Amino acid sequence: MAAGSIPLVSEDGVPLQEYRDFIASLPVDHRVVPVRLYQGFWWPESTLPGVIAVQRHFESRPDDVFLATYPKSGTTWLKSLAYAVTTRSKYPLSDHPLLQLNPHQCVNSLERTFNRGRSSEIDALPSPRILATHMLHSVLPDSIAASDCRIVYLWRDPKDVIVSAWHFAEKVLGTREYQAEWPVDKVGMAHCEGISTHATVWDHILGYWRARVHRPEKILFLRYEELLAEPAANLKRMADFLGCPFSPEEEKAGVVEEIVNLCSFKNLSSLAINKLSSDVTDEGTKLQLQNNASFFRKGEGGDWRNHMSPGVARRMDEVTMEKLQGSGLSF
Ligand code: PAP
Repeated sequence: MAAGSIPLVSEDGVPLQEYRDFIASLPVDHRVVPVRLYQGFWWPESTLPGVIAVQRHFESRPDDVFLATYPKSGTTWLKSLAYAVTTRSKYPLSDHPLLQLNPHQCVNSLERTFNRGRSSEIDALPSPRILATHMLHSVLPDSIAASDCRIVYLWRDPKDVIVSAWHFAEKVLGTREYQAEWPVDKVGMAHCEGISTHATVWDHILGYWRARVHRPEKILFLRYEELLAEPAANLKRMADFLGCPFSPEEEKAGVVEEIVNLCSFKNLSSLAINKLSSDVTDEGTKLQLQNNASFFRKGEGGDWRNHMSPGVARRMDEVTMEKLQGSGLSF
């Protein structure tokens, strides 16, 4: 199988200008990047056109699958697992597209694709489509939220989310100044006070969790730390949920473990395609364009211990407990 024979998610495209005046009229704040208040939450200004375009124009199909995450919760991993599991009859695992393409090239990010004026790429995908989103559940268009579509939601210890985002921000900003101005403890405390660039991780998790209570058969909750601890069992849960369970023959032949290994941090981060990095900056945002290598750092649970002071970690845990209390979701 040649990489050229499968649909490639494009990286380029012209940023949408359509909502520029509307976005410029929204309340603004400057937090590492400019953010705008829209429908009750703060969003990076540069991503808002895509969010609005999805709300106004995206048409879901009943068999669409959405991979929903707060940024830095394991999106890249989830994309690779969902893609590998749903295409396993199409591509041999020994010669799989994931060996030649970055997971973000295999699964479109919904609002990002709209943001680059490339929604036709999503229209052209064959069903069933797998699409990823960082959008909060409350801002999803009805065409997703009130539909029969399945959603896989992956969440992660908020402390590790902050640490991962902190490293990523330093990389995409391409400057050490960020880390000096915004040490990780300051970012963590600000997040506890509701100050962030993407709503808060708790708002995000709880939005999907509350939606799941109403339709548990359509929203699967997975946790990054549980995926790390028991990848095979969680992959099987996901395959059952997506309607492509592993057969006894596949299990016997070790297909589950093969997919786990294919998508492991160790394997993916060692591939040439995922080592690519660039210094090119985006014209509009002046940020370094995301590069493949920036999606692979440590791939572990608990790295917050190496970056966050015990006091800030305790405060983040307290907020997590306060927010989740009574929700039925436990950490
Ligand atoms: P995104 O939201 O911008 O797409 P996302 O993939 O959610 O990013 O987050 C990147 C994190 O997932 C990184 O975590 P770290 O900074 O704590 O290391 C990255 O290392 C981790 N990651 C990427 N791929 C894998 C994988 N295959 N297995 C486990 N973790 C992974």
